[in-house]
Amino acid sequence: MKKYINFLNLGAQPLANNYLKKNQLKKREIKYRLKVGVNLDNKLVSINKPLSSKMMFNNNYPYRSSMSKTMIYSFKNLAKTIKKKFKPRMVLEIGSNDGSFIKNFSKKKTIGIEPCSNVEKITKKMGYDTYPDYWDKKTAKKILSKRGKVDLIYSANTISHIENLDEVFRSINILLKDNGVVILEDPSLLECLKRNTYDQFYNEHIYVFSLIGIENVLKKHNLKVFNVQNLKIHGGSNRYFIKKTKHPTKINPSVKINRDKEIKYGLNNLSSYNAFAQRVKKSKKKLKDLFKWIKSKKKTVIGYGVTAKSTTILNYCKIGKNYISYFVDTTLDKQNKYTPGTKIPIYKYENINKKNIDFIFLGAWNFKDEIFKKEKKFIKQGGRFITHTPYPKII
Ligand code: JHZ
Ligand code: SAH
Repeated sequence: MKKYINFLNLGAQPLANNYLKKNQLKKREIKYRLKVGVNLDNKLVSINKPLSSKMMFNNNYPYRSSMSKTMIYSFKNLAKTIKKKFKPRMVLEIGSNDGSFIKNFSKKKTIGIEPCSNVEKITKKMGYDTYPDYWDKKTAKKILSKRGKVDLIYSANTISHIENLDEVFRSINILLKDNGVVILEDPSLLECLKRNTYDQFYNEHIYVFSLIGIENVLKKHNLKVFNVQNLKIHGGSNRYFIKKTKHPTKINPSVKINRDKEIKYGLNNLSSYNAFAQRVKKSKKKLKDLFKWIKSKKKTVIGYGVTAKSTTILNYCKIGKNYISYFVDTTLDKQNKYTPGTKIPIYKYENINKKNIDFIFLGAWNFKDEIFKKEKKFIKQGGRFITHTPYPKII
């Protein structure tokens, strides 16, 4: 029997990336009760009732990796390392989005899997061999027959979006050469708990992984982690390097170090999750109080970077147009729309001017450094930012 226990209730939430058009504002939005729980057998932390992939990832998907220089730079660096260290003859990316990673490789040596056909079109147009499919056994067999086995599989911020992890790794085993390498990258559960970033939970993020959770899934599929890198990306992510168990590999000390760190923090125990849930409740009250105080001073707040994460924050804390006048975002497919659930207008990003803006709420807090660099003028003029992590405050 699986021991799955809910520890956090994030209330009624709309689809996280479903930005509303003006003519949709009057229609009732479908909402889902978002709860988070831990499976005490395999230590996987997940949302309680995942929606179908088709509901979230279809031909109308707005997210583009290339909107952040941080991501572009990170992918470029990783590609350099991969070429140097593993010298792969064929690379496959699962969740290739707009090609921000694969564009660092030659077209002949690269395959991309991206189910959102509006996004997959971009990489196809660039000349890459990409497929508008979900990653499963059927897709793996299709690629196998067309292109043969691959040396390296990379997937960032995607495996955590797929409910059936056994299918994910069975499919990987179909296509991966015996001495091949899998590199997975996803937000770290440990960092999420430490930084109180409860907004890492939304419909698309079915899981927030720990190393101990990932290892429990991998061992069922004769796969093992041989190296873990802790990254600053997305507020603390882990990059897991994986091989087939039967292939002799030296295990880097980082694996034990990270495993010990997670166990010491208490990712094995329900009490750590309950404590996190208590901090989240406090965080909600504090953020709401902060917005109320700013409103009482008649100051103007706008949002910067409308994210899937901010959908969770705004709907959980019930922060709407009365507190945030509008959001700015560089993503074309989000502009001139409204935030899911809270219906705050989203405008094209233009220069931020302190004359009419006092505070900026960081929807994209994970790119704080990049944003601060860009908004030097606003900061110099005395403009301030609002964040909810590690606790709600003005910076
Ligand atoms: P960002 C999405 O999450 C959804 P989100 C998904 N589930 C996931 O896991 C991650 O991505 C990878 C904008 N921006 O990356 C661009 C500016 O406007 O935090 C984006 O809309 N100006 C697949 O939505 C948003 O902010 C800027 O200078 O939580 C950032 O979205 C910068 C840097 C960003 O992902
Ligand atoms: N790897 C990029 C994109 C992350 S967004 C980055 O790190 O920035 C997640 C991507 O995974 C989306 O483009 C989404 O369409 C895709 N995706 C979602 N479910 C998937 C599945 N079952 N198989 C393959 N890709 C999937």
